Amino acid sequence: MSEFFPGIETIPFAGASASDELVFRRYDPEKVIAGKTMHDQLRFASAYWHTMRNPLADPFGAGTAIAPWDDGSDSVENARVRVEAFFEFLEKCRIDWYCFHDRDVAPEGVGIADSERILDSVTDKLLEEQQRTGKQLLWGTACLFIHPRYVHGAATSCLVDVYAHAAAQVCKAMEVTHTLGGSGYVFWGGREGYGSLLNTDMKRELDHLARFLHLAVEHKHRIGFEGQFYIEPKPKEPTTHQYDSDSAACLNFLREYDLIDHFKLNIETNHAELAGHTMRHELQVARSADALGSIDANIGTPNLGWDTDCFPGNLYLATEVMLEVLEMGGFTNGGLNFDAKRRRESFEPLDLFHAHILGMDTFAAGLEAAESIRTDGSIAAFIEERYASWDSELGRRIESGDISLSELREHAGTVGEPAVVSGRQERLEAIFNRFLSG
Ligand code: XLS
Ligand code: NI
Ligand code: NI
Repeated sequence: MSEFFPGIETIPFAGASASDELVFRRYDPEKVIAGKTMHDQLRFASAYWHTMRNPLADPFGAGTAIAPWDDGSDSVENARVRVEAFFEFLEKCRIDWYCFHDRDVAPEGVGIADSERILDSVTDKLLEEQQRTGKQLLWGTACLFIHPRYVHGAATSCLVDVYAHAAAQVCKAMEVTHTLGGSGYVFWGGREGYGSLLNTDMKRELDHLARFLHLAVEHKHRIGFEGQFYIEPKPKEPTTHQYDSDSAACLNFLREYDLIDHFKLNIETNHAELAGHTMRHELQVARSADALGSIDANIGTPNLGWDTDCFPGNLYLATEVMLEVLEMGGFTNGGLNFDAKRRRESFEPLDLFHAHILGMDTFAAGLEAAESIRTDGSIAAFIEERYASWDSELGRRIESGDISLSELREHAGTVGEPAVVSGRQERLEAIFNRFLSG
């Protein structure tokens, strides 16, 4: 087999003081943090669509990415060669999981049967490479947004035959994910939203989307796929308003349509930012509902307001993310998928390594910082103390539903004006900062 990344060796862990560039300074896969190895806590995945298929174009300029293994054609042979290049990358970068859309790995054919045949041929190659290397599929998904037929959406299209096409694609993508032993399957509502309410029946579209997801759950049971289903919230881009706008909206939708037992959320940092929330907020909303499943680990460009999918190099943010992950007891089926692309200026194959190393070292450092914050315990102790009045008899009665509004009025009449205390936010920020290190 040919070598696709010549001159690049498997990235070693070399420690913080290393002078080499292509090394991990913080990610030591075997190091045990909070009862598990870093490898198992972080469960890093690479996104096929970015690593292998993103040409690094922007609205004003052509793609710049150099990919010597890719002949630029839509041939099945080229698609299979890309798989080999991808697995060599995973091996050298020591990433053990990956994620893909059906159309990233295999080109669409002429009609459903032809497309499925092509996908099968690439799936064989993926399976072969998984078996050769031991790499695993974190999640699969169907691309229901690039083809022009999805211009009005897929499961929310105004056209019933488009809905059927989307169903065909999800059916097959789910089966392929199952064949590859995937741990999960993601539904990101690519164009499930609207551009204008002047031409949209919102209620009808949402009903159709819910029915679509119920059909997917039925199909999952039919084929015996036991992976986790995820919804990935995003508020806008490409549509003006995406229905799955944030964690709270997704949870509400899942509850309203009786889907809550079948889905968790796959939360992406850049999407949280677009929704006007912090990532930690989105994670905590999901975790509180026992629905935090997986993470698309990227980051936006500050002040830009687009889904720029940068590699995550923000240590503060990574620490916040890992605090939430540790708080839920770690990942089960999920992981940290780098749904991230290099900047257009970072177009060499070597930059794929630099980009992933950045993300992996950042999250390794975030994991260590989060664990230190938890071990130190002073922030958690502060929060507990802040709510201590709720541990009283009165608090217990309210929390257990054992008191009426008028009884509370009576109580208020006897205690006088309550003394309030400081929230100490700045002190807590300073404590948090003590645990950060480059
Ligand atoms: C796009 C989404 C997409 C999903 C997978 O913004 O992040 O990449 O993760 O369909
Ligand atoms: Ni994503
Ligand atoms: Ni995204």
